[in-house]
Amino acid sequence: MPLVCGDLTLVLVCSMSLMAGGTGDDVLTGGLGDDLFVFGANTGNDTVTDFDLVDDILVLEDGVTVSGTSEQDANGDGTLDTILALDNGGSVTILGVNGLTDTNDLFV
Ligand SMILES: [Ca+2]
Ligand SMILES: [Ca+2]
Repeated sequence: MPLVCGDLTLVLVCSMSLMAGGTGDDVLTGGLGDDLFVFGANTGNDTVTDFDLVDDILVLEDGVTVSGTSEQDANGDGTLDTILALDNGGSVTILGVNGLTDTNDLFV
């Protein structure tokens, strides 16, 4: 079943659920199952609490690209987190994910 979100049309696979980071700073939790986390032009500084490298996918829309990556413990729980800086001035902090050798792994 195609899902239309703004000018983005997505065909969700099986039980994937869609988590969209809207305007402002959002905290997104996908929960169990396969999740699609979508960030657009005015996404702000968003946080994903439970990204799973195997099951979950990040999607950047509106031509947004990653301008840099860093690792720091953003939430102070003792585990490094991956922070994607976006070229629109926003960011996506992915809690509990670190040691990425290729950030493209987040998008496939
Ligand atoms: Ca947001
Ligand atoms: Ca952390």
